[in-house]
Amino acid sequence: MKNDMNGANAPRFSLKPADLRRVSLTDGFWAAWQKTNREVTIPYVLDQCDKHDRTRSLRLEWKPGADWEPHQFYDSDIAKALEAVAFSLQTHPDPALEARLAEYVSLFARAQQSDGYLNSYYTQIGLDKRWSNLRDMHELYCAGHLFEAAVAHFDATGSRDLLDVAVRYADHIDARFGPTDEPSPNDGTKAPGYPGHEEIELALIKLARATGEPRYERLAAFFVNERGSQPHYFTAEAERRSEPPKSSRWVSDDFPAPYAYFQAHLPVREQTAAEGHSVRACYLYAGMADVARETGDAALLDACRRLFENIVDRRMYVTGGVGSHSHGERFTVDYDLPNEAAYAETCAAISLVFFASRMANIELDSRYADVAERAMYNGVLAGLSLSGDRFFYANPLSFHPTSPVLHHVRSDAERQPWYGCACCPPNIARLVASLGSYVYGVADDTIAVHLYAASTLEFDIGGSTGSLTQKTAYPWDGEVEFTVELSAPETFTLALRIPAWADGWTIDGADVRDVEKGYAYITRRWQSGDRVRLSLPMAPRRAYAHPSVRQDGWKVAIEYGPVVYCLEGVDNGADLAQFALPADAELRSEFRADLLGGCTVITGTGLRRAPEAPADDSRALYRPSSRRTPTPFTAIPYALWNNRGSSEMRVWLAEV
Ligand code: FUB
Ligand code: ZN
Repeated sequence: MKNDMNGANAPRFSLKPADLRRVSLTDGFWAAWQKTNREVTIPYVLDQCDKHDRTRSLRLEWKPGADWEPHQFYDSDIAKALEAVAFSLQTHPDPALEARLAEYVSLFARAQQSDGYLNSYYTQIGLDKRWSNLRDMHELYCAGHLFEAAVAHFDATGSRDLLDVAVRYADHIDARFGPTDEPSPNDGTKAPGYPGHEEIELALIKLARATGEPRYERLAAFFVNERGSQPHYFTAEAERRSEPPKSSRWVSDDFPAPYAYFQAHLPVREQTAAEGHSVRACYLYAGMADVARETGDAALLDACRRLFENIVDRRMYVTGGVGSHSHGERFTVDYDLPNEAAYAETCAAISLVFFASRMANIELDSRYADVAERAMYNGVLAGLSLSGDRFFYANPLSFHPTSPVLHHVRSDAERQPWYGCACCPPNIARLVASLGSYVYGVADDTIAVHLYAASTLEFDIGGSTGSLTQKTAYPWDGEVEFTVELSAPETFTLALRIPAWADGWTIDGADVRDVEKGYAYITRRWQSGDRVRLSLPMAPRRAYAHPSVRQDGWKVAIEYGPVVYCLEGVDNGADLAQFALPADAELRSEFRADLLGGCTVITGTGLRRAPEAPADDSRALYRPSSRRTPTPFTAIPYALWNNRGSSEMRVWLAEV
């Protein structure tokens, strides 16, 4: 039954993300990343899946005693990579990639059991153990990634080959899990289980939309709503395994409450803070937003708003990274954002993009797209090398090659070719390949532009077809020119996001009817050739953390448009801890075509504490005075650090 969405909690809008097939990123910043993604990252990730046992696991080649072992979420790495391929094919046909995709699709089809079950780990180590540990074993998570890949594959090719596999598996899951008063063909009634690693919720919503099957939406809502209820499913299933009901296999404590690691410490509507494993958390919140939107569940949407605010106001790095602690890859407490020991997993920033973008389309409030954009340009992109084949898992905001922190957290001195736990590489590949769908939100009479990127959107509105083209060099330049082409004049609204940092923005070429919640609304009868020009003043800015963030006390970060900057040793020498930025130092921006693929750098003059000690004792660890000397500096976009070898790096700089 649909809930009542009227009243204070109701969303003001509900747009859909643009159909990826109808958005082309034409040139500029994201088009360049997409090109590298298609040509390097995606084939590379597939090769790595082949090389590192994912593919042979999916081929069900493992035998007891073999010198390799299947892993519980190997299938998800391939599924995410396939989704990336399918997204890429939606905008850039490529027969070689298409052939490769077809091969993996047939592997999934062949690995599927006659009852629809599909998980190469359990199929090889023993089907009798399947579904016995939803808390730890990722079966529903892998299923979710498969469903997402299947929908993207269907959209890319029109073939139902993978979609039918997904449907059979979803039916298998739907027959097994759900309200206990519903009959199950398996063993009487359904089990009230839900995943330890969320992801399937948002995937089921995609599957429901692609197939028109309402059971999948109901199952997604069930997984969301059952989470954290008593008696606790994870405790009950641990008892069935004759194991003590410890709250997690992954973390050694129960912080801040049993099952918080899995966001299952409370029913989701009662949760007020983002807790536990950050990727799981934001995938869950994205799924909650989807369910709220599809079912009109106002209380659920309200929980999404609360959790979003908790993250963004208290638990998010300036880079859009989340999950500050390596132990449990998780959120800790409000305002705890260590820089050198930051975890900020690439997948976590990606999951925040998923959550924030869904909220942006539901509410059309720039707060959401501002966060999605912050995460994309900084916390996500830092995970990928310019070359497209090296990856960061953790994304610290301060790095020193000799720091022992490196050994305690999953930080690396350089981006790595692959990881044993390789969730991030295929995740970033699928996000970059699908960026077009995040740029625009569409409704019957409205086109919202959430992100600025040189691109063209094709759309149908009223009885007309049309296109909206953005010409821009964003994020290095804030001028964006929109051109509308239409088969016949039509009245509709163009809603342009005004980022919170864009003081002094202007729009020329059209009357702005209204500016509400950070979107400028232009409603008029449009006709071919209409042009609108948006100017977002771009200048280097200083950013300061909330005074409760003790790690950033008396520190300043530099931003330019949506881009967060850092100082890197390669430009600024060693001992960046001795560098300070005077509060009144002029910050200059300069586009450098020759640097890091072309980017804007910020330059100026700071102060450096000279390392010399008083002449009488140069070895003194502590000394009565220090010397400060003016020193020029160059700051580069944080996401581009570590592309010229490994050297020190800092986002937050001392301010004097
Ligand atoms: O557990 C699956 C994935 O591996 C998670 O999303 C990542 O945080 C990593 O732990
Ligand atoms: Zn990851």
